[in-house]
Amino acid sequence: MDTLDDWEPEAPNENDHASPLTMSRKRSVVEREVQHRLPGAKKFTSNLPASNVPTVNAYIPPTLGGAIFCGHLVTDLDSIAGAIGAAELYGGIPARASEVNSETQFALEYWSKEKPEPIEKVLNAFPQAGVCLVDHQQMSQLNKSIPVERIVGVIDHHALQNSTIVTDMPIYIDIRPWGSMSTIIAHSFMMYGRRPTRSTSGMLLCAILSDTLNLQGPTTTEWDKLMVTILSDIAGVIDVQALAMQQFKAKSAELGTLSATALATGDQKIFTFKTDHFEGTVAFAVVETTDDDVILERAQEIRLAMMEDKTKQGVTMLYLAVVNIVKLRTKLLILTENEMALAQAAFVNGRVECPNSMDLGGLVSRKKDFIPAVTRAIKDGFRLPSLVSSHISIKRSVSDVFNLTDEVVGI
Ligand SMILES: [Mn+2]
Repeated sequence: MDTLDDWEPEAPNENDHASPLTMSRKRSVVEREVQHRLPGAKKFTSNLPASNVPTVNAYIPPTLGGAIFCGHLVTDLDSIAGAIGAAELYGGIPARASEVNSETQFALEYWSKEKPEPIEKVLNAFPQAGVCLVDHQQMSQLNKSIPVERIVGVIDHHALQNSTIVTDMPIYIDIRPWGSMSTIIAHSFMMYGRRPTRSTSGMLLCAILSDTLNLQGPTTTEWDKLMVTILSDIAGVIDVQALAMQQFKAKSAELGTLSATALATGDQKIFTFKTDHFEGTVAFAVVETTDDDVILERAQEIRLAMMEDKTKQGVTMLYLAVVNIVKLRTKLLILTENEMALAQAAFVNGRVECPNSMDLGGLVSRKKDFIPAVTRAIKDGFRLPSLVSSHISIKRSVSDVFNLTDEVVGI
């Protein structure tokens, strides 16, 4: 190993000494540290290419080795596949935050993967293991059995909103604005020069297809496309389109069996707003399906369930967007004139079909389309049409409101 002793500074250049006066002083800590490592650093930099993007040694977070990887509540395919993929990559244990949905079940069976155990059980079985959250970092989406002190990492692709976890110590964070958390895991495999197993590649592939709506949703990036290509090659999937259709069908099949309340509240997220003209909460639920007609036929029954939920939660407004994930179009179910007024302010190209619904055309993503439009309308001065509104005067703090959310940003 190189030490300070074997490091010899270059002889000073005569021309550098315009003045005959020289001074000396003790080296500072940083100078010592830098000089100590200079030979090693020179060796390293001399190996870097003179131009283009240099390669750097990968940082593999040591705290993730042996960690438990767990996704969000009301879990989805990205959370389960991401946990499985991360556990394989970093050498840990995958877990699930809740029961899996029919799309996830389809992927697990298709790739002959074992369903991860419930997080409560895994935490007990490995009392010393840290927890790395995947596909979420909001307290509102965290399984309550996970002690925040045990969290050692976050791998995610969602915005840092106002209930992001707070930790005492620095932890490993990898958040990238990509279409799916599984894309991040796939890319990390590549960066570390590791080949995921065929079944894990298949799970990651299905998860990216799910979160990006078969690479057609507005959150899709080049990275998602590249990883889908690589993963389908490793998994030996010749017809990616056919696989996507099979899994979307599996996802939709479950919806037919759900109650109106489950449909209206299953994938719901609550947002809090405060401007000079509007103060309140907007609950926004999404149903993604290949067969929206089946859902829309039940619109009346679903609206009743939405109304009940609105009263129960004391939110100012409540919406349900029924998204056709094959045709990439959305119908928004609307409760009262307040919801209609905000929808008209937010979705200027939306087509009112009847007092109770609006055709949103090709908008499909809550993260990229719906919530940004609603936020913009409110920030631009939206106010409720009447003071006799459905505003229910239950005082709650922002954190209370967020604790009500059991949502999940699928996309
Ligand atoms: Mn996701």
